[in-house]
Amino acid sequence: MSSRVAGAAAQAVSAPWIDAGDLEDRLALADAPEAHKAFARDLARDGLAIIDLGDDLLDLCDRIDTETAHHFESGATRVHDAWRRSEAIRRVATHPEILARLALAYGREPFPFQSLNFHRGSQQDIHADTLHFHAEPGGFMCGVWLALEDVRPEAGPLVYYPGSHRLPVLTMAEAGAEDGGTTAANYNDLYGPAILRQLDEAGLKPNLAMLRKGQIAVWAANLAHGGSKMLDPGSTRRSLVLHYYFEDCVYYTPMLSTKDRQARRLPADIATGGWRWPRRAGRRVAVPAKQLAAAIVYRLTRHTPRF
Ligand SMILES: O=C(O)CCC(=O)C(=O)O
Repeated sequence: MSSRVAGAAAQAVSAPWIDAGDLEDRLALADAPEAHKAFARDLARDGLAIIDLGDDLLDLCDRIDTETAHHFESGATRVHDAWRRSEAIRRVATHPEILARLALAYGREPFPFQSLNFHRGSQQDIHADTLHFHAEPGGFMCGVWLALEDVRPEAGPLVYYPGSHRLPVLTMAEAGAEDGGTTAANYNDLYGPAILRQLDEAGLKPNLAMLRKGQIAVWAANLAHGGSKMLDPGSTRRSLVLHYYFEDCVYYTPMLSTKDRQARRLPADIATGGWRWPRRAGRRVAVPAKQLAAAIVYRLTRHTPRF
């Protein structure tokens, strides 16, 4: 085998199934329900796929509302990591039907590491998660968005650009940041316009995710998405976002990294309340002492009961 062919084969083995180029061959051999295979195909094609478990999640949606309502009383617009105090969020995050679909689509075991709750539309600028959470090998990260109520058009639905996950990953350096690092100013001034230019040049058009309560949208790490404008500022759009990584990867934050320094992460594992050590081909890689200390303090001070 030539080294070029060997290199391509190694990349295919280490890439998520949805990116590997031979998804159909892999699915043909996989012992998985047809609905899970259809999910993997949708995610590979569009960069976003829907999970519809019928009425299964409706009770959990209500429980998540109840368990997180107090966070929004003081006017908070988004709540980070409410999973540490909400059993209902942990139940959704570790739902076997979600984990099984992600495991099939990526070919590795997923684990949820972060949650965000929204009471209203986020109106977040268009971005790809590859700037916020990245992995080596690339692509092993995804977002999971659960509608806690029916999404109405005036409430600022999630917006996404089908097919944009296939565009080159846009880094801060490519967006024009000198040392590749990020500040609040250059994120808004450089990254925002650069990703819109990239989408425009590729001729990609936005779609709104009009989900019903209990439906889930899963997006690939490099899918361009955000929150569309709220046409009715009084409307609610209660939703839960979960971010997943996959086993045996190096996890890092590109927007805090520079050309010379990779800002590695020690992500939490919502299933255990502990953390997942970054690995390359099964072997642990180093994380900065500061990250480790922060993870230990977090673990000790915010105990999460197992269930
Ligand atoms: O829910 C939304 O409006 C957008 C959420 C989002 O962009 C994200 O969590 O990355």
